[in-house]
Parts: sequence; C-alpha cells; structure tokens
Amino acid sequence: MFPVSIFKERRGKVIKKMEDNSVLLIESAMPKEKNTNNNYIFRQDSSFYYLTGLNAENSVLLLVKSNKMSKQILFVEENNPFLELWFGKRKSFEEIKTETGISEVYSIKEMFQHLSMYVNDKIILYFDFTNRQVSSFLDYQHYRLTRIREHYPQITTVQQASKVIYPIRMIKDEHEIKAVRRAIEITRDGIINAMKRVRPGMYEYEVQADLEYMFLKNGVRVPAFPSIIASGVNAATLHYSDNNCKIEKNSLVLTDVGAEYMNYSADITRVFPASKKFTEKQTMLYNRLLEIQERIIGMVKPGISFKEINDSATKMIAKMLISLKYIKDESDVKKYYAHSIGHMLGLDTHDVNEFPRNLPVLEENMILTIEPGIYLKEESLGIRIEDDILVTKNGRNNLSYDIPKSIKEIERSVA
Ligand SMILES: [Mn+2]
Repeated sequence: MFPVSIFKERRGKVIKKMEDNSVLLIESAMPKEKNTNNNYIFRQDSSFYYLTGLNAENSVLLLVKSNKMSKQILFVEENNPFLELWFGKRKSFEEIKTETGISEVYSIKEMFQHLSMYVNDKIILYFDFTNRQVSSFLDYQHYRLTRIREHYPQITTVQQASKVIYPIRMIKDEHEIKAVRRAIEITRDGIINAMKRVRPGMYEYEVQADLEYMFLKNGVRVPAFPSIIASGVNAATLHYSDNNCKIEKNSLVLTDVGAEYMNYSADITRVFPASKKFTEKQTMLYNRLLEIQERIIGMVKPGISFKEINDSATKMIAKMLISLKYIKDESDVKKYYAHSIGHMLGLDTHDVNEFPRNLPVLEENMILTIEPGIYLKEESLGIRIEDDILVTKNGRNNLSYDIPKSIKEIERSVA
C-alpha cells in the first residue's frame, strides 16, 4: 500500500496548478457490465486512483480553489443491504477518510447539492474527457458535461483535467517505480515460463496460458492489456490479439505482454523461436534490430526530447532496411516499421496519453518504453523488442534488463 501522505501530496500539487476560482471533477470508473448482473473485474480510473488511492466505483473527487483557499471533497456510494448481499460491504465514510486523507466524505447523491456551494460566477471547470471507461465514450462524456452545464450556467470555461494532472503523473515517485518494477518482475516470470514450454504445433493461446499462469500465480487477475501472442505472419499485425493460430515449425513467436501490479503496468515484448533455434536469417535480422534497440536505449537521459529519440530510431531502422535491400529510400521505412519508438508507462500502459503528441523533453523519474520493430509480411515474421526504461539523474536504468533478450539467452530459455 502507498502511504496516505502520497495522495495528499499529489492533490496539493494539482491544486497548486489549478487556476484561482476553479473546480476540478474526477470521476471513478463505472462498473463494467458483461451481461445482466455479471460484472467484469473492476479497474479504477487511473487519475482518480492517482489522487485518492481508492478502488471504489460510482465516486467523484472534487477539488475547489477560490480566493487562494482550497477544498477537497469525496463523494462515494453508501453501503446498503442490497449491495452488501451481492457485492460485499461498501467501506464506511470513516474508513474512506482514513484511507484517502480526505476529511470531507459524502454520499454521491448529494454531489450536485454540494457542488452548488462552490460554483460561483465565471468559474473554470476542469473535467476529465480522457476517462474512456464506457463504449459510447463521446456521447456519454458529452451528456455528463451537458448535465453539469445545465445545473451551472455560470461555468464559463471547461478545461481538460489532464492539463493539471498529467504533468504531475508523468514524473514517478519511489512507490510508483517500485510498483512498476514488481509488474515487470511478474511479466518476466510469465515470459520465461512461456519460452520454456513453447513447441511447434501448439496454439498461440496455449503460450498465453503458460505466460498468464505466472500472472495469476502472483495475484495478477487481469493483465494490463490483452496479451499479444503472435506467431509467424501474425506478428506483422501490430495489435493482434486473436491468439488462436497454430504455431508453425521454425516460426518466431512474438509476445507483447504486461502484468499490472497495484494498478501499475509493465509492457514488454520478446520474440523467441518455436523450434528452439533462430534460423540464420532470423538471427541476422534479430541481431540488427537488437543493436538498434540498445543504441536507442543508450540515448535516453534527462534533457533529450522524445522527438529526437523517435526520429533517430526511424532513421536507424530505415538505414538497416536499405542495407538489407528491403527499401531503396529512407522515406519508405513506413512499409516495414509504422509505429513510434515508445510511450510513457505508469498507471496506464499508454500513460498520460497526450504523449507523445506533446513530445516532452525527458526528465528524471519518467518511465518510457523503447520498442523498435520490423514487420516483414513476405517472410512471415515480425520482430519487436521492447523494454521499460526509467530516466535517471544521469542517464537511464533498464528496468527489464533481466528478461532474456540476446539470442544466446533466449535459446537457452527455450531449450
Ligand atoms: Mn508498448
């Protein structure tokens, strides 16, 4: 568990970033219904969790800043006999106060009533549009916002809440780094188990079972994202997740997977040979790409921009493809490598997801993935190598350094 002081500190930082005369509303995730009365396992909204540490549904965090004064209020679902019978007891307000460090906790039913006290003239509302927990996301967001605006015509400006939350979420504290490390450790154990057990003739979902077995064994009930287990040509589909093909002899198996620990994500890609040994051609391609990946990881340090890293990676991969005669011109690189070099990692797998559009300059204690790839449909293969990198004061720390990556290590693991 994270200490409660951490959540207090984070809320304080957000309030500091908010403009005077503003309110910020962050909603919890909604329970996801599978079919009548059967719910999926609940996963909290990342920003709500970041600021409260609370894994409750149907809740709202309200932060108020006016005349240099601030307030923190939490609205939650009260316990009732029906909920208690079917889903277990809801925490009491007193328990929630202790757990979150928020002294004002009320029933969610009283939210609008309370909000009325703080919504003054010409107020700014920070609202989270990125909360994509429901399928008809745009309409639903629009509906909720319309309701708020109908109640409060005095709200003059609505701003994206991520503006005041993401700059803080981007920099990880020691507790978050620990959680990501643990998520990576569990992912490592899963990948090693899958490498050990892979055989030609198996189905991709069997490899998934061997891999996710170690997730469940370590208390990870749901991976951070659907596991990608792609053999042969399937690896050329970037977000392939059918995982239902038979693994052919001499094919490569690409696993892009991540466990989630305390809501923090790992995201690792490894490629290994179904028949225990890489072919000569596979070895050559893999080693060329690995060399590029290591060089790019070596560029990670405070002060370098994501754009610079991304541009260098694209250039290196283009040069490799030219020298191997797959393309003639650097501009054709997209034919075999169409994604960017990585993304931020944290509470979300694609963390603070306005990145990389904002292309930030890297700072100490950011965590990002480095994942170059080449996808050769003609040769029935895709290779991507992905590690999770912590930016340190003077450089970087590869958090996934001990997951087999060289040909030698991988062949030893599948043997
Ligand atoms: Mn990734």
